[in-house]
Amino acid sequence: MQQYGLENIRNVVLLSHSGAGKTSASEAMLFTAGAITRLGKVTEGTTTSDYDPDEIKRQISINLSILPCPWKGVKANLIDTPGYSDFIGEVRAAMRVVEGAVIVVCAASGVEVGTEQVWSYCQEAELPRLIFINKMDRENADFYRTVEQLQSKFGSGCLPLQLPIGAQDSFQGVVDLLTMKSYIGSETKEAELPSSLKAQVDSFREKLVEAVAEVDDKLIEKYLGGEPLSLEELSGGLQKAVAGGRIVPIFVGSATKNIGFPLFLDAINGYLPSPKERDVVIVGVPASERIKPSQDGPLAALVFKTSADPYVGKLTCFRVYTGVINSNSQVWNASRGGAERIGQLFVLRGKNQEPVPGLGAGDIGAVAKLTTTSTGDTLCSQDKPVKIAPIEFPEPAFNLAVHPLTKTDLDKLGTALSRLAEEDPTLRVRRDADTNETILSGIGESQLEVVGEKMTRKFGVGVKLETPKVPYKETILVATKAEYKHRKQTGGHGQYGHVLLELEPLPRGSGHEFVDKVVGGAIPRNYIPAVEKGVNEAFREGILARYPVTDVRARLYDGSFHPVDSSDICFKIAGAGALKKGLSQGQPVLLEPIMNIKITVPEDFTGDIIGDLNTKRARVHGMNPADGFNVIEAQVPLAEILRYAIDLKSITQGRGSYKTEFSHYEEVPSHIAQKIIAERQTEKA
Ligand SMILES: Nc1nc2c(ncn2[C@@H]2O[C@H](COP(=O)(O)OP(=O)(O)OP(=O)(O)O)[C@@H](O)[C@H]2O)c(=O)[nH]1
Ligand SMILES: [Mg+2]
Repeated sequence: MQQYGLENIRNVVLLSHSGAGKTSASEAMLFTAGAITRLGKVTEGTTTSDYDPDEIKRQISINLSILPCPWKGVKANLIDTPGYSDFIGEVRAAMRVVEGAVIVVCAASGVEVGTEQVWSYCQEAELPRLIFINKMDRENADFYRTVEQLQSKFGSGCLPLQLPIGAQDSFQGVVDLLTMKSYIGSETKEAELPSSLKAQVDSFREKLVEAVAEVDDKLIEKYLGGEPLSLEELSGGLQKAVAGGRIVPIFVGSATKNIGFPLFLDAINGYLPSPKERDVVIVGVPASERIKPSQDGPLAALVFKTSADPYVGKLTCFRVYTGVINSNSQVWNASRGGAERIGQLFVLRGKNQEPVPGLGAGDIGAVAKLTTTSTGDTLCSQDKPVKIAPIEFPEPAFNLAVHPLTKTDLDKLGTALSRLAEEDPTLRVRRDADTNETILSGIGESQLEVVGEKMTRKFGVGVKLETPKVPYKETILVATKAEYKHRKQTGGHGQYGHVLLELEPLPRGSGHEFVDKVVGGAIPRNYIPAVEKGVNEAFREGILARYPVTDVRARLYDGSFHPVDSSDICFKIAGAGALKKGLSQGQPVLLEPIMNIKITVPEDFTGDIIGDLNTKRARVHGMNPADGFNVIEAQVPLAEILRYAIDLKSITQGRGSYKTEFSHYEEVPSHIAQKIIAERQTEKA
C-alpha cells in the first residue's frame, strides 16, 4: 500500500442535481486513472459507485460511495453522492469530510433545482469547488448557455477554464484556456486549435486571466502593466482564487464518451486544497477550536457513514484528521466514552475492500464490526480524547407506518429496523401508542420505499408501508347524567349491578378521569374498583368510531346493590354501560390532532404554499422572510399533511422544507367526522 502524505491527498465530493452524471463522471475518472480496467455504465448497473442492488434497479445513486482515484502521485478520494433529494443525509455526511467539491452540471438541462441546492450547501460550508459541465455529447447540449446560467445564478466568479470543441454529436474534445492546448477524443490527443474557436478562446482566456490577476497584488500590477503572466503565475493565482471561493473554474466533457477527464483530474490535483489546508473543528468546553490536520500528534478521526450488512455486520467509514489509525489496535470513542477494538482496516473503492495496515491523517478508510460506534462519533486516543464537531443531519418529517406481513416478519421487524436506522441518520423508528403502529420517519417517500425493500432483501422481513393512521379521539361537549342497571334473573344465582354517573367535559389535553362520590353506602366500597375498571375500559373505545375517549370526567354519584346477586363483574358491566350511555347523550364528537408546521420556501412560492394550506384547513399564523426565503408558520390538522413531503416537493420542485410538531386536539368538522365514522364502520365490517 502506498501511504499518502497530507499534501498528496484530495478529498472531493461530487454533487449535482439528480442524474447530471456524477456516478458516470466518477467512473470515467477511475478508468482514466487506471484504477479500474473497464468503464462501467449506470444503464447497465456496472459502475464502481452504484453497486448496491437498489441503485442498480433504479439507476440512481442512493448511498455515498468512496472512490479513491490515484493520479500522478496524488490520491483523490472521490465521494460520489446521490442527487435525489430524499438522500440528502448522504450528501451532508460526505460534505463534512472533504476539502473540495465538484459540481456536475448537465450541458443540456443546465442549472437545475438540485444544482442551486448543492451550491448553497457549498456556500454554507465554504467549500472550494470546481464545476464540470457534463453530457456535452448529448442532444441539446449547450456549453455557452449553461455558462451564462451559472454566471447569472452564482455570480461572475464561475469562469470557463476550458471550451468544448464541437457540441452534441460532434463534441470531440476541449481547449485548455491556460495552456491554449487542444485535446481530442477519449485518448486526449493533442490537436490543432480549430480556427473557428480562435476568437472565443481569446476572449474567454482574457476574462480568465483578468480574474486570476485580481486575486494577487503582484499579478494585477504585472497584468495592468501589459506584461504577460506565466503559466505558473496563472495556475498559482487560480489555486488561491479557488481556495478562497473567488473563482469557480468551469470544465467540460462527456462522462459516457470519456472525454475530458485527464485534464479534470489534473485540475483536482492542482486547484482543490489538500487536507492540510482545511482546519477541523474540535468541540471544546467552553469554546470550540479549530486545529490543523496533521500526521503527527494523537489520533482524531470522524465516523461519517455506517452500513449494515446482515452477514458481514457493521461497516464503519471514517476520515482521519490527525495522527494515524492502525489495524489491530485499540482506540477511544470520545463521543460514547468507551474503548473500541479495531480489527483489519480497509480502503474502500465502491464495494471493494483493500486491507491496509494503517491510515494516516487526511485519508479515508473503513473498519468492520465496531460495537458501540455510530455515525458522527470521534475515534481518538484515550490519553488525548477529543470530539470533532458532529455532522448535522436534517430532521425527518415524512412518516409511513410499517406493517409486517406475517408473524415471523413481526418477530424480525425490530432488529431489522434498528440496523437500518443505524445506517441512515435521517431515519427514525418509533411506536405510536395511540394507533398501535410502527412509524418510520424519513425525508421522503423514495427513501422509505428503499428502506422497505432493504428490509426484505437484506433482512428477509416482508413489510407493507402505508400512510399512518390518524390517532383520532372522542369526547363529549355537554355534561350529562346516565344510569345503567345490569340485572339478570337466571335459574339460580342472579346478577345485579346499578350505577349512576355524571359526565362532564374537561379542557383539551386533560385526559379522562374517574371520581368516586358515592355516599351513604349506595354501592358498597368493595364494588367501587369494579365500577372504575368498567368505566376505564369503556373510555378506551368511544361510541362514535371506537377511538379512545378523552377530556371527560366520570363522577360516580349513586347506584344500588343486591345482597346476594351483586358481584364485581356485575358492577364492571354496569360501570361500562353507564359510561357508554352517558357518552351518547353528551353530544359526542371526534377530535383530531392539530400540528404546528413551519415551512421554509423561496419567497416566490409563498402564494402557492398559502393557497395549498387553505385547501388543507390550515390556519396561517405568521410569515418571516429572510434571505430570499420565507418561513411560514401555521397550524394544520395532521390528517391533511400525512403526505405533505410529496405535496411540498411538487409545489416547489424540491426547494422547500418543513418541520412539524404536535400541538393539540381539536374537534373534527362534522361533515368530515361523518366520513371518518363511516370509514371505520366499513373497516370493522
Ligand atoms: N449522453 C450522455 N449521457 C450521460 C453522460 N453522463 C451520464 N449520462 C447518463 O445520464 C444518466 C444519469 O447518469 P448518472 O451518472 O447516474 O448521474 P448521477 O448524477 O450519478 O445521478 P444520481 O446518482 O441519480 O444523482 C445515465 O443514464 C447516464 O448514462 C454523458 O456524458 N453523456
Ligand atoms: Mg449517481
